Amino acid sequence: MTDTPRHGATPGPARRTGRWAAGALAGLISAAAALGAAELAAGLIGPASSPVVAVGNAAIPLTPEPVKAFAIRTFGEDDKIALVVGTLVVIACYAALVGLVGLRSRLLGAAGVALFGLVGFVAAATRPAGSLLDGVPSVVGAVVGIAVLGALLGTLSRRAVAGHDDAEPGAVPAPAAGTTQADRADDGLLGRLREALASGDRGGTAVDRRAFLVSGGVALGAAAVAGGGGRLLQRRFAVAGARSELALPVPSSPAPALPAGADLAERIPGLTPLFTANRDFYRVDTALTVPQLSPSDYTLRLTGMFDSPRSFTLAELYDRDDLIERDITLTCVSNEVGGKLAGTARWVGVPLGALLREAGVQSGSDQLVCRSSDGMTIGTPTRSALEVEDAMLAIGMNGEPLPVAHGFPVRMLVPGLYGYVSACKWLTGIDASTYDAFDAYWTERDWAVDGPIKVFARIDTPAPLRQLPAGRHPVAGVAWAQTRGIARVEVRVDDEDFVDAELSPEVDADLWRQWVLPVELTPGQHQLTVRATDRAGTVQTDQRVPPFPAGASGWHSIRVIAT
Ligand SMILES: Nc1nc2c(c(=O)[nH]1)N[C@H]1C(S)=C(S)[C@@H](COP(=O)(O)O)O[C@H]1N2
Ligand SMILES: [Mo]
Repeated sequence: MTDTPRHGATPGPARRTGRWAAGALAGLISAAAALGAAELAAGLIGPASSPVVAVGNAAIPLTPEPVKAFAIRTFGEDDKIALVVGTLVVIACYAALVGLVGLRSRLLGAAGVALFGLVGFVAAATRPAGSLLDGVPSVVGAVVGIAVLGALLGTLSRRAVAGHDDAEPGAVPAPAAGTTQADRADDGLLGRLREALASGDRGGTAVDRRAFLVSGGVALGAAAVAGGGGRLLQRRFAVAGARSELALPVPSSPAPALPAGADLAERIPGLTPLFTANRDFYRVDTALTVPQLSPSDYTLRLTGMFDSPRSFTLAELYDRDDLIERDITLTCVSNEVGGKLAGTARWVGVPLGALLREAGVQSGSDQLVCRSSDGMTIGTPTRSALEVEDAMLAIGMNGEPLPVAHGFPVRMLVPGLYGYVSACKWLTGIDASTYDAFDAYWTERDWAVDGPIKVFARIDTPAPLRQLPAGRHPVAGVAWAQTRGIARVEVRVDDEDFVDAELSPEVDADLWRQWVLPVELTPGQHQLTVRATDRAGTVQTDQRVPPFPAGASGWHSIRVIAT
């Protein structure tokens, strides 16, 4: 390295930048140490006490609706990962800032870390099922973070004193005359960092550069070990094992038999199968970590406007002799025209109406506030819960106990209503109430109070913008209108007339129907459009509206190119 004025007693801007970079790095490393220590503590207390998870979870209800809609639209099933990454990015920026502040004042830096710990503490301790104990990992993390930040900044200031690098911010000296090409190439942030850490050699403080790198490296390594170990320990709380030991009871009322060849997907590639495998079933919820409800101490509490409010254990629900098995299509209000937020399963559950009547639900109740262990509230019309045929407390999905991600051990299902008003997962309580008395989660966010599912048809194949050889091709997809049933699906090529498609056998009004129509495509670009009609005679409208606030409408239409 050449002996430029930058290495002299008067520090240049590059030196300062390097020092800042080192400060920011110290902040980042202490944040990593804090998070690692917190994950380890959360391994002893429970996954929901992890500050990253707690803060992310707390952020979800605070996120403006358009941002949330954007996240679901953009990241789909990966919206949770996006949120965790987002939370980590925010933490990283904050940590770098705290490191910079710490360069000026060690006390302010420590206060910055403490503030971060406080946010984690409040988020974890105030979550619906939280307690003060859940705040402990955030405290542990903050203490470790402050210690590591102090140690790292200590090595930096020793170096700085030795190198006389205590310039006032804003004191911009004249450009260094002797700066070489190589030096300039080294002006990147990394170069400056390297330089800031290396230049102390001249003051005889090589030990301190080493001290920074060694302590930083040790802190990072320890953070990784603590974080990984914490994550492993957190698995102890998982209920997958207990779930796999449960045997799904045999329902007294089995699902209606399916005629042979009921699934058109067996002969039409690209068409959605009649039943969605559990692992392929769409998932929409606000739970950052999937709630883990232990089957042995599960209780469902009926409260509020019941003549004889009571509780049920899981065994009491599993042992009932009125279990039903039904094929029901579940759809999300956030589904866009042509979207994939819909799925069909064979569900087993307790008939909801029977259970509510047993407990003497009062006629004054018009809303059931369904409560989930994660604090979610879903408002279901009492009338629908009582009157819609096959409304159930589901305990089984496609031959297995409910998967953990889909609400284990018990969720609600009311055919004909979008999931946000009918399908509370991880259900722990049903409070018979009124719409006047309580606004449920989504209603509070201005989604429609009532969520009847709109009649809908979607094209699955061909894929949009597909190039096909000119000739005959099947156009196929699914259509749903739960509780009313699908009467008709029509397909249109360009501006020709709508033509009736063939439908899969009608098994149950709550089950979607597959449809297919072979069409003749001449060379060139074509527009394929589909619309469905339900058994009540409602034709799917071509009026396009977005999902918010009551579900999307409009015809699904795609373009293909025949060559
Ligand atoms: N506890 C809880 N239940 C919930 C939700 C939620 O966020 N939390 N989302 C609802 C919504 S909007 C839909 S569409 C369905 C989706 O169910 P699935 O994830 O099993 O497909 O669950 C409903 N039940
Ligand atoms: Mo939904």
